[in-house]
Amino acid sequence: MSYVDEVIARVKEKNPGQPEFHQTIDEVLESLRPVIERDEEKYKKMALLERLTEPERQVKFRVPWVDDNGQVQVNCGYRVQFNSAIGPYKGGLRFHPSVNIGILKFLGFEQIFKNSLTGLPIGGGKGGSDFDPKGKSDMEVMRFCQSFMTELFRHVGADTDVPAGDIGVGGREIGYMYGQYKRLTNKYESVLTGKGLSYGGSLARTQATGYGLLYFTRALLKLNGIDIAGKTVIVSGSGNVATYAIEKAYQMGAKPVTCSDSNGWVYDPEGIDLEALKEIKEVNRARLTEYKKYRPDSEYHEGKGVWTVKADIALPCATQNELDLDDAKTLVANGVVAVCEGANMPSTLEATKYLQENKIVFGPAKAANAGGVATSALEMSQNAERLSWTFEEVDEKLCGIMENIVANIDAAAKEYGMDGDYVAGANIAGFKKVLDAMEAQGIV
Ligand code: NDP
Ligand code: 2IT
Repeated sequence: MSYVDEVIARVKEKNPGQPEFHQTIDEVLESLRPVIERDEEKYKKMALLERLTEPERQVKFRVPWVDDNGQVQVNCGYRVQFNSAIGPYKGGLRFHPSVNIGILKFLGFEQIFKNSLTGLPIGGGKGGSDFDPKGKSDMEVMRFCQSFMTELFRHVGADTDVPAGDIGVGGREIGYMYGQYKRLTNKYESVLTGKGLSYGGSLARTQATGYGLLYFTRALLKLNGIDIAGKTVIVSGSGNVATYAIEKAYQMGAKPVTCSDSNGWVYDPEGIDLEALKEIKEVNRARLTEYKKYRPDSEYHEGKGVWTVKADIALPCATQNELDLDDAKTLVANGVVAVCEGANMPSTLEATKYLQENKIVFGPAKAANAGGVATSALEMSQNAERLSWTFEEVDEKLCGIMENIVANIDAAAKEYGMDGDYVAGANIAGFKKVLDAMEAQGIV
């Protein structure tokens, strides 16, 4: 058995009941095979892959809080500090009832390579809670966030671990957590990113993941001789990533016609009404059933279905494994030319394989959605120099970073004889810097 196969088998055996973590291990380690096989004996002796797949530290804690009826509620909080070879741990916090250690390990593992691809000095981490912010009052969310940070503050810090947002964690939650961190530590430091503009946040961080996804998609399409202008785009999700992907798609002359939430999806043949979407989701925190009130000619459907709409480009921006093999077959049958992942691991392994076999231009999450964390790192830089850059300055840097990622993953795929396989390209290009840093720092 090869070293890579041995480690894949061992990780699955050691981490039972964590299917999402197994999925990323399968994808990433398979891609790294050609790199590892160039010097297999050395890496095996160093237990390089065993160290890479074992988080440096995992913290799990109780989060008690009091709801508006005076009832005490208890949730679980987590932080997975996966790899700090190239910088302090960096990665989002997810608040969603589905959160468990396996999902956070998948997200943390992906984050190692994503953060490396940005070219900035940030290691990989992820955290969150099974708390569901949906339907909670602002004061309930605040009490939860304060209790969450009352434990988390011991484990994070501007030079140690810098969390940010993810599903269920946006500006409101970051604000409440920042306030509590400051109160507990008496330090005004860059311990979280995605902060509000009045207290150290970066311009363009809100837009960064969605905008970055489109900068990436445009560059990847260009590399393949395709112009994004005039293309029809299907988007899933209606949160932070989806909203600003839709905004930037319009700015590039493309037409986004769908969005979704966990209850249903919208098809608006005239193009999604961005202002309506923002009002429904960002202001009213409501459901997409409201969309028809703004656009009577649009369609609302219960359940899942965005991928059945005929279009040129598909951008999954909701959650993991939302695009399966059947969806991939529908996309190919409908003539889609590209799929670029705004969410983390939204395509199943089978779907990814099918899309690649059918010559769809496929931009994997850890490259395509790296604009969010890249801009978080730019927020850290601004905080460190106690200055704020203009929107244009940050946006220009973001665009440059995404174009650079496209060039690097393309070059890595070519170097290993896998031209056009951007999954392999992203995993290899992300891994190399981490490998170099881990080797240099000895057995830690
Ligand atoms: P938000 O919480 O802002 O939005 C999430 C969206 O996805 C909502 O529309 C939500 O619907 C939908 N969704 C969430 N879970 C499910 C589910 N199980 N089934 C169907 N729909 C679901 O999160 P973000 O936009 O920030 O995150 C979206 C994705 O992008 C995630 O995979 C995240 O990890 C990834 N990402 C986020 C970055 C960021 O900077 N925010 C950076 C890089 C990646 P509903 O409201 O009904 O739950
Ligand atoms: O998945 C991700 O890259 C994020 N949720 C953003 C992380 C960050 O630190 O900005």
